[in-house]
Amino acid sequence: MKKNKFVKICPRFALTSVRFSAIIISIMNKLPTTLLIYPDFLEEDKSNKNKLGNYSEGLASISAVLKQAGYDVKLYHMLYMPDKKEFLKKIREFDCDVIGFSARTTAIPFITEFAGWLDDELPDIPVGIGGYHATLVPDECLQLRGIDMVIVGEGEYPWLDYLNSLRDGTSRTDIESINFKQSDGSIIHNPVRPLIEDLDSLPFPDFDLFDYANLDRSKNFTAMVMLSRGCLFSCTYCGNSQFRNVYPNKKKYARFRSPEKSIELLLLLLKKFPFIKYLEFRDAIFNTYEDWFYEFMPLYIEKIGLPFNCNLRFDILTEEMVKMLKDGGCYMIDIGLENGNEEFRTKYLHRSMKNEHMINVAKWFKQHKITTLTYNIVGLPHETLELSLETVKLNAKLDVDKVIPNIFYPYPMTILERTAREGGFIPESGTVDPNDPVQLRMSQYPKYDILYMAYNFNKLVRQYRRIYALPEAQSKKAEAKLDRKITAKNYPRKFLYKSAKLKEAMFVKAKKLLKRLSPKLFVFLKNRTMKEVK
Ligand code: B12
Ligand code: SF4
Repeated sequence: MKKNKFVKICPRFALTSVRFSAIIISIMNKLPTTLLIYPDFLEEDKSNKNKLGNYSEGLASISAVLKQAGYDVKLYHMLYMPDKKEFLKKIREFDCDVIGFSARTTAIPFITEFAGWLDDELPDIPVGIGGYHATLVPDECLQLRGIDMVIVGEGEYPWLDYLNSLRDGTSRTDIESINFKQSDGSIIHNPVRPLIEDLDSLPFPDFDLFDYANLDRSKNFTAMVMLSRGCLFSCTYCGNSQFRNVYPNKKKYARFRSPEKSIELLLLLLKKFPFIKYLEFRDAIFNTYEDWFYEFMPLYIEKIGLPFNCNLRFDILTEEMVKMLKDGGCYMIDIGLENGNEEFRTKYLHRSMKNEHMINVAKWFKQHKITTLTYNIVGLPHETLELSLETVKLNAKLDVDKVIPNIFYPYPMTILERTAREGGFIPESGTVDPNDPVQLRMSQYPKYDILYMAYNFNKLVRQYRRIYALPEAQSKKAEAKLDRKITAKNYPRKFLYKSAKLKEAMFVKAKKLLKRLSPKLFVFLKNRTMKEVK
């Protein structure tokens, strides 16, 4: 448990930091300034100081709501892991009254350190934590030393209520969606505020919170945009299967801004940043609602017309939609294929869609010259090397242009994390580093086989694609031969993983260097790999 910060400052009353700060701010009659902290780096690149950052819609939205109410908001956009001295120096320079971390699960080891450092040196600043991990396991987050409150779900209005309470000196601990840690370590749990049903009621995101022109995507002249929140579906590995459950109005979880407001938002963005030439819609599923799609697209064609990419679902796509996407300037679609075996996909991923339909959809993309990128997962609970190979082969049959293989990560509270736990695949807490790329330990699919598959996925898709292009009899023979080779007991999978990893690291380095030195050449080369970018 965190030691009581306030005993140091206010021993007689033993107030929590939250309350003490409330009193100070109210005495000084000052509006509290929030510092949002966004750890925007992964374990593997935590020492790389030359990285560029990502946009976060969540933080931009919180900032917009707070600024609209007159509060000052600052962002510590962390692109690498600082040491304690540098971290604290920065925090002092920000001169803030309250701090809020944005937490995804894999950022928790870093946030644990930061919160501890704050507790050591700046114990009078109240510290909150919000975001996906906080939403999934709030009590676990509150156990961290230095964390005073946890925000469950959407953070705009709970944080605003909290700042208002600081401003008014009421130091409320009954704020919906915020759980507070008291000085004796006990927790005050509050109900979760209903999610914001009408996204049009939100102000547009505060793009200025970021050094927008220097974001990673900006260097590609691209803006990452979200016109919606949530998702209708419940794939077992995805946080969305659980995020919705925290809200009392969870049936309204998948929401879009109206087509008109969406266009207004895009026009504002393009006016602010005229260098943007491409849009990347990160909405969970862009074709979720047919009505929205068919209202939005004509407006987009008329008023925006920039080339874009977006996420789609195979099972709800029609050829007419693909045509409309093409007319609107869609040059690439990102689509979840995830696993190539229909039965496994339905049973373990809750994605019941037919391979045959996927193959048809891929044909439509080809006809309309839209580049296809698929997301795939390897190392799923109960999976085997042979099943992963089916995923490779389905990609080859679909003849997709780009494939992204992800290694399964058991995000807390997801359905598939429970499956992994029940299968005995998640070792006892502390035995596997949360940043180890392979979190499961499965005798039927060992760690280095999973790594081999992930790092050689692209190459294998290319090999099978070549095989499927052969005449049928020849193709069948070559396929069986390659299957046998890859799955053979003595095949040097560990060695092949290591050499592929080295090659990939060199390629990524070269790509990043090119992007920094000559963004235009980078975009030119990138576009050459796409079928058609307007
Ligand atoms: C867009 C997106 C990205 C973008 C932008 C990242 C970002 N920080 O937003 C990019 C492409 C960079 C990205 C990368 C990654 N992502 Co991502 N991404 C998403 C996606 C599709 C939407 C996120 C979003 O914008 N939501 C809408 C906004 C409004 O919501 P929000 O961000 O949650 O913010 C709200 C609340 O969470 C809360 N809140 C958030 N922070 C704070 C802080 C405070 C102080 C408060 C009060 C409240 C608060 O209030 C916000 C406003 O209501 C989600 C999936 C989904 N459908 O949600 C995955 C998701 C967030 N990503 C995920 C992952 C794993 C990653 C990667 C780690 C993948 C990887 N291995 O590289 C990286 C991490 C890189 C990084 N730096 O963050 C996981 C996180 C799971 C988890 N348990 O942590 C998700 C949930 C997908 C999944 N697998 O389930 N991602
Ligand atoms: S469709 Fe995509 S965003 Fe929705 S639950 Fe499935 S994986 Fe998550």
